[in-house]
Amino acid sequence: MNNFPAPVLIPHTIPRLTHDEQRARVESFYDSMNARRTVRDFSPEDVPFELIERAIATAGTAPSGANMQPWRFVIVKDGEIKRRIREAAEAEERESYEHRMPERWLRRLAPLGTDWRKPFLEIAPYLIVVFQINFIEEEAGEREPTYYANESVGIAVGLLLAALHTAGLATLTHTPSPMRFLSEILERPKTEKPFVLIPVGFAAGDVSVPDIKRKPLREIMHVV
Ligand code: IYR
Repeated sequence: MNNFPAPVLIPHTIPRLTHDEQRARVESFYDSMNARRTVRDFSPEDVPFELIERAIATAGTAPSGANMQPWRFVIVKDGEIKRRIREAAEAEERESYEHRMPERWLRRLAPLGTDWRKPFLEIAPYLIVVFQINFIEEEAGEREPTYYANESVGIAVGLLLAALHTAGLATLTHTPSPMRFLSEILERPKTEKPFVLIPVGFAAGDVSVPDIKRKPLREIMHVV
């Protein structure tokens, strides 16, 4: 036998909906999520901080391996820090686009119209930099790993994007590569690894997005 703590169980209720209510809700959630698009042109207009905060609280409701909640969301508002992030991201991205990415990758990105220039990193009023906590430090300098951190943080980011979209905000799921510069600029500990960088704001007034399609259900779903 071990002396681990026993689970503490509490009642949990999920309100029972009628079938019609279920259908209506799931359809309206689909319509809302299906209207989300990655946006690359932001308005410099400010966004109420409270919206960002509530969206991060929502992300923090994600399930996680062993409930370790291995995420940290760093909100960047300061113009000078945004400038440094842009400078470092563009230096890496320029190297990637011009030397590191194979042609087949560049061909895949061509319809999206991306390149190494990242003005949105300064224009968007907020950058949310998501870090994945891979280890926690114990007293004696020992490290304990978190579990399924990739999956956990991925789910949290999904909820974050959904919450920001629900609040009427535009987002860009940006993965500058490599991302080490984010740990340095934001002075994060070694236990945290940059996961994704999300500029958030209102879309620019004249924003357009690439004419790309989502896979139909029959291609993404398989019933056995
Ligand atoms: N990180 C680069 C390249 C890039 C890669 C993928 I995969 C994209 O879907 C989009 C861009 C950039 O941010 O431009």
